[in-house]
Amino acid sequence: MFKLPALPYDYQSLGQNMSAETLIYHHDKHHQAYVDKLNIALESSPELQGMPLDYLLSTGVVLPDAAKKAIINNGGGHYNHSLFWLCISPDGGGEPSGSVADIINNKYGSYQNFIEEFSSKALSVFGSGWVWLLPNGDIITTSNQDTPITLGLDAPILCLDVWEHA
Ligand code: MN3
Repeated sequence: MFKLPALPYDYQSLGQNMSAETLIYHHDKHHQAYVDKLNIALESSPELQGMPLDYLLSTGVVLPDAAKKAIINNGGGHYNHSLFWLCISPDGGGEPSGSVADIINNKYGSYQNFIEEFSSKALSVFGSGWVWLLPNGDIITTSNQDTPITLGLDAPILCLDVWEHA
């Protein structure tokens, strides 16, 4: 059974950037629903239940036709949100260092250029989806809960959950 990961910070700790109400809704309700629906989708496939999530969603696993869409959509929702909670933090902000800084500077020349490119790609998402930074420096977007690893790409290192305001 897949489980909702605990948030690595308090619901109140993001202050003005994200309210406790939004975090509770997004984590406890929205992300939990993906986990619950993923577990339901795997009920008739015991051989898939113990797989690591990133392997389950990779191109290396043949999923049963009847449950494939539900596994990819809800497994993607679980994978994407699990990474997203790690991409925001009360102690975050500022420029990255180490290997992430190298990836960004090699590809975009500066952190500022990267931010502009990442923001512009995020704004290009129609409806809801995600924007990703991949280990090769590419910035890509996906729709709904599609995830880079299901497309055969390497595991992303940064993501942003994008949705349209009504
Ligand atoms: Mn979301």
